[in-house]
This record gives sequence, structure tokens and C-alpha cells, in this order.
Amino acid sequence: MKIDASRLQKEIDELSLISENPAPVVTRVLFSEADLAGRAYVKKLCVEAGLTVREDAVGNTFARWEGTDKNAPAVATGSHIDAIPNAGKYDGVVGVLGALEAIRSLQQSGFKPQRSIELITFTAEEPTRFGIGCLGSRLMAGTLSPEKIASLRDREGNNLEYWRKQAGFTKGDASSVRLAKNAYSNFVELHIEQGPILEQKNLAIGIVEKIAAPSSLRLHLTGVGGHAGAVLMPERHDALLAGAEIALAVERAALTTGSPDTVGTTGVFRIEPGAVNSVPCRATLEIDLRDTQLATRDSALKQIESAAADICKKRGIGLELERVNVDAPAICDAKLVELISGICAEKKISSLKMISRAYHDSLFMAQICPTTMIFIPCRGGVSHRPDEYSSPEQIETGVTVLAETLRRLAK
Ligand code: HGY
Ligand code: MN
Ligand code: MN
Repeated sequence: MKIDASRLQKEIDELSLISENPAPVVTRVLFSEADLAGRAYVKKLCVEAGLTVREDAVGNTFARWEGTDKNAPAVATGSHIDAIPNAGKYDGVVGVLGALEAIRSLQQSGFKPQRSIELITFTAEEPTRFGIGCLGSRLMAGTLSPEKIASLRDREGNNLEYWRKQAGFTKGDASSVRLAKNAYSNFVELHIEQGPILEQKNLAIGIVEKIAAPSSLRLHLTGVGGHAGAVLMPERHDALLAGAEIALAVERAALTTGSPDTVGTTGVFRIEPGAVNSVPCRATLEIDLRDTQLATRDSALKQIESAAADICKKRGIGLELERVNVDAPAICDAKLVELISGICAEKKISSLKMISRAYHDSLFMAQICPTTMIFIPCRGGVSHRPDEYSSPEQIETGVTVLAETLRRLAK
């Protein structure tokens, strides 16, 4: 089975140019022009590979290589091509274009799958548009209530229905996306590690046993605005300063759990009116908090919520706090992990069983079928930055392991 690494690299490079920003910056936010053009690019390659392509009501895209046993649950693989602002060109993309290359190499080897093999490109793995990550796979797993779906809003107040229509997905509705439990026999996602461990240990492949528990909060702070020269300090209710104290409380909560795996980030901090001579009257914070242990994550979350309430009370600031998502960690399928570990050993490819600190669509596919992930190293562990990088050789090794995994699962 021969992987065409140069064709794959060319496709990764071409897709990276479909972006809201000039190279090397990649940005493809849900249903933006760039996202829609990126989807069209991938669909074209899938059709050229002879796969049957369909999209569901929120744009999850399924490219299927029909197996001889049409009724057997298919083997699924895939990832995402949406990208946060100021991102790189490998996050998600390696798991979509790399999976396509794995399928093409199996086709060229003359392999005939018994189970169909389905390549999924998930809608909105990134949280940029609505603040919630893995929107497409959450809906496939049926984990969002109709009320939660209807409550989703972007910064301009547009809901999912608005964006679905904008993108041309007028058929069905978001709750029709849910998959039957036995839709797939397995799901395997190829992804860059987004961490430094494989590179530091000079290992070629990571096999994911567990995906850390993600959560995110959105806080609206309402203070009192006014003239920067006229309002004396004791009378102020400055929304920015309350937000600043809360952001420091997030850092403190993450640093004092006793677990090195607790990470807290205030990734969004917007203030109004944003004029140098006007006391900030409103602030919006979006906070990302994770840990590999659920209990530790939950205790840090509670600590942040009570700190926010105390700070706002002390400063006379109105607080509206929303738990956007609070998810359990995912445990990957032990048999799948062993299968891939065996493949690496047979092929004399170094590998390590590990935890994923980043979340992925696999977090929700694990609720649908036995799931695991194959990691490849990324330079300096860097991700969500334009200098994100994995070499063609590292990508080829990941695709080789994925192709052999798919071959054995589809036999
Ligand atoms: O944030 C994450 O963990 C993923 O890269 N969206
Ligand atoms: Mn990402
Ligand atoms: Mn990703």
C-alpha cells in the first residue's frame, strides 16, 4: 500500500490557501465564505476518489466507500476543516485529507472493503461562531437539547437556523442529525498531537486512550459607564476591572487544584464602549477550563463561578453567567487502542498510548461507537497558530497507520 505523500501535501497546501486571512494564517469559521469554499474543495476530492458524498442538515459531510456488505455498520474516520482565527493548516485537516489519502491508497492496493468506510468532515469542531465546540458531532451524538440548539447565538445575535440557511442547508433541522447507535462499528480520527510529548520523546505515533474533559463559560458583566474625567474612582462600577479580576481568578483556580492537568483560559474578553475616555460599562468573557479528571475540573469550575459572583458583588457589577458546555472526558476503546499499537509494532513504528488535552469530535463519536485517535507529532507542540507544522514524513506515517487500521476494521 503506497501513500502518495506529495499529492497529500499539495492538497494540504491548497486547502490552507482557502482562508479568511492571507497565508500563512488560516481562518475558516463555521459557514464563512472560506469554510464553504473549503468544504467544496474537500467534497470535490472525495467525488474524484469515487466516494458517495452526502451532507446532513447542519453540513456534517459523509464521503462513503461502499463495502460489499451494505448492511454492516460502516467504519468511520475523519475530522474537521474549520479553523479558529489566526490558526495553522494542519489542525483537523490532517484527519480529513489524510483519511482521504488512506482510502485512496487502499483503493489503489486493490483492497475491497466488506464494511463500508466513511470519511466524515464534521461541522464546527471549533467553538468560534457559537462559543461551543464540536457542534456537528454533539448533534450526531444527540447530546444537545432542542432548547440548547435554539439558544445558540453568534456575536451579532444570529442563531443556527440563520447560518444553516446562509450556507444552503435548508432541508431537515438540527435535531434530525442524530445518528442511530449502531451507525458505525468504529471511529478512528487522525490528528496532530497539539502538544510536545511525541516530539520530545522522539516518537512517531500517539494512540489516544482518553480525551480530557472540556468546559466553557460565557459571562456578561454590566457596570456603569461614564466620563473618564468626571467619574471619581470611589463611584465607579468598571466592568473591565471586574472582568480582569475574574480572568485572574480563572488562572488562580487552574493553578491551585493540585493537578498539573488543569488548564484555564479567558480566551475572549470584549469590552464596551471601548473608548479611551469612557469607563467600560459592559464586558463579555468566554472562559475555557479543562482537566483530564472530571472531579478536578468540576471543583475548579465551581471555584471560578463563586469568585465571579463575589467579585461582581464587591464591585456592584451585574453578572449573567452561562455554562456553554460542561463535558465528561471520553474513554477510548481499549481493543482499538491495542489494534493500533499492534500495527505500529509490526511496522516498527514507535508509538505511545496517551491522553489528548485538546478536545476533538472523537469526544462525541465515543458516545456513538468504539473510538480512538492516532496522533502525529507537531513541531514544538505548537497549534492554533500559523506556525503549526508537521512534516510530510510524519503525516505519511500517520496515514500509513490509519490506512492499515481501516483495512483491518473494514475486512
Ligand atoms: O480547543 C480544542 O481543544 C480543539 O482544538 N478545538
Ligand atoms: Mn483546534
Ligand atoms: Mn482539531
